[in-house]
Amino acid sequence: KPITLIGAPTDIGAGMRGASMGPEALRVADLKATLESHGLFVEDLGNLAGPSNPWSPPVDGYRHLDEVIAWNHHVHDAVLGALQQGSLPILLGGDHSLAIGSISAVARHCRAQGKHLRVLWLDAHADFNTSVITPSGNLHGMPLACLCGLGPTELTGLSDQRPAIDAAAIRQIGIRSVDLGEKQLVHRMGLDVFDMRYIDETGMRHTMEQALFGLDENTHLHVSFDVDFLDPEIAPGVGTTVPGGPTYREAQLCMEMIADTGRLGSLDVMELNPALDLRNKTADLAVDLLESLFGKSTLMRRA
Ligand code: DIR
Ligand code: MN
Ligand code: MN
Ligand code: MN
Repeated sequence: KPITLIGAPTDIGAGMRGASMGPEALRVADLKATLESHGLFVEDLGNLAGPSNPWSPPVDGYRHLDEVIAWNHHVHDAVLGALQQGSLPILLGGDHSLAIGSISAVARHCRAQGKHLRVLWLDAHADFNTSVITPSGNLHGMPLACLCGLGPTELTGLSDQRPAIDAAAIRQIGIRSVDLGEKQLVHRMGLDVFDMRYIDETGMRHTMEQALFGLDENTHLHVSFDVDFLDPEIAPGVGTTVPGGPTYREAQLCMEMIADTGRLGSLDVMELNPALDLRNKTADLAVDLLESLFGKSTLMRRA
């Protein structure tokens, strides 16, 4: 299956500037050629255009809502276009609010094709805030709530139905920072959360077996990879580092086990912030992990 790279150079939903440079940092880290070296066909559509960041304070619990809506429309249309061409879209973020547009498109496409959707949310954060409970007003802390129907109508209604996805389709992995109101909401919505304690206690292998349980040949697997999922020791180039994330080996195993399912249908790579990185090391690491996600393995492996 061909891969389509879609750059979304904005930090409109984040609390810090710089994620707008993420797409270019991933290109500088040689994402396209690296994937091609594994026999994949990759087309880079370049960057989407959208409103600039006015850096204004929150209004009614949202910062930059109009701009976030505009960016998500563009992302939705580009991701849907790639899917309709039979390609596997990789959204190069950009902050994580853009996953609303991306996953709204994926959900729409899955319903049109009669496919089951499974969303893996790799993140330090639950991203399940609403305008009422958010401590910041930053929409990158709200994408999953919006996708589950909680949020402004312009964002909850981007897909062909509302909610765009069922909470039961989501598996969160690596979570270690959840705000107070968010904690209650995640519990109330019955989300399947594999937090760092779960990974500590049972290991990444068992965690991924659970998170990937029940996939079948008709499942479209979407991975939404917030780079702050990774431990900040190995991935400093993100706006909101949280200590105690997956190690290099744990992250590799996570990606390898997703690859082994053969069901990956779309991907977001979000929140990479080159302004905070060290000689592009976090972008290099992200590309390294994507190689595993797309099937690189040390040895020939038997099923
Ligand atoms: C925090 C930060 N939960 C908020 N969220 C982040 O502002 O809602 N998500 N950084 O990636
Ligand atoms: Mn995060
Ligand atoms: Mn974030
Ligand atoms: Mn996130």
